[in-house]
Amino acid sequence: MQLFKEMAKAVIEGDEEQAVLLAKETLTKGVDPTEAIEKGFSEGMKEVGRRFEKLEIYLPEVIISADAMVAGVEIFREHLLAKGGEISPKTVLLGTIQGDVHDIGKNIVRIMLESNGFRVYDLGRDVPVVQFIEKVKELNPDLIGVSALMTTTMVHMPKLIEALQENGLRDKVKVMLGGAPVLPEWAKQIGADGYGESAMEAVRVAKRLVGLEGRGKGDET
Ligand code: B12
Repeated sequence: MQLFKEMAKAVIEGDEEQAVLLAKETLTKGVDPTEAIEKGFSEGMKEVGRRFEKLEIYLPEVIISADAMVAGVEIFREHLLAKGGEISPKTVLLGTIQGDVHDIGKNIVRIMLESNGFRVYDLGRDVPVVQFIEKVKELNPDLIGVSALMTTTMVHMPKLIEALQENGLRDKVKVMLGGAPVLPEWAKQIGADGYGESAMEAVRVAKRLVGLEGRGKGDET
C-alpha cells in the first residue's frame, strides 16, 4: 500500500511532522493501525537499522528516525486504547532488560497488549533483574514480558529466569521474551514460556500463556 511506503519513508527520513500527518491520514481512511505500525513505521525502522549496520548513517540519524516513529505511533495509541477492556484483565509486567535502552518495540508491545484488555505495568528500559523480581513480588502479575535489542543484553534474560526460580516465583508467573536478536529456540533453551517476534504475536502468545485464546508461532514450549 502506498500509504505504508510513505510511512516507512517518513521514519527513514526522520520526518516527525510527516509521520504524524500520515498516522492521522491512516485513521481517517479507516486503515487498521496495527497493520500500519507493522507494515509502515516498523518497515522504515528496519531499513534504518540496515543503513546503520552498513555505516551509511550514524547514531544521530537513528535517533531522529526513532523520534519520528515514536511521534507517529503515539497518534495511534489513544485510538487503540479505546478498544481495550474486551477481555478479563490479566496483568503483564513489561520492561526492556538491564543495559538496554531500546524501547520503541517494547512500547508498541505495551500499546497492543493494553488495547487487547491487558493491564500493563511498564518498568521502562534498562530494568535490572532485581527490579523485575521486586515488582513480581509486589504486583503478582500473570506474565512478564521482557525485551532485548542487543546480543550483549540478551544474556540477562536467563538470569531473570534463574532469579525467579531462586525466589520461588517461577511457578507463579509466565515469561514471554521478544526483541530483534531473540530467537524462539533460545527462549525455549533458557526456559521461558513463550516468544513473540512482533507486537501482534506478543498479544497472541500472551493470551495463550494466561489461558485466554490464541497460540503463537514460537511458544510451543
Ligand atoms: C532505534 C535504534 C536505536 C535508538 C533507540 C531509541 C529507543 N528509544 O528505543 C538509539 C539511537 C537510542 C540506539 C542506541 C544504541 N544502539 Co541501537 N538500534 C536501533 C535500531 C536502528 C532500531 C531498533 C527499533 O526500534 N526497531 C523498531 C522496533 C519496532 O522493532 P523491535 O524493537 O524489534 O520490536 C518489535 C519486535 O522485536 C517485538 N518485540 C520487541 N520487544 C518485545 C518484547 C516482547 C515481550 C515481545 C513478545 C515482543 C517484542 O515487537 C516489536 C514490534 O513488532 C536497531 C537496528 C535493528 N535492526 O533492530 C539498532 C541496534 C539494536 N542498536 C545497536 C547498538 C549497538 C546501539 C548502541 C550501543 C549504539 C552506540 N554505539 O551507542 C546504543 C545502545 C545503548 C544501550 N545501552 O542500549 C545494535 C545492537 C547490536 C547488538 N549488539 O546486538 C543494532 C542492532 C544496530 C546494529 N546493527 O548495530 N539505537
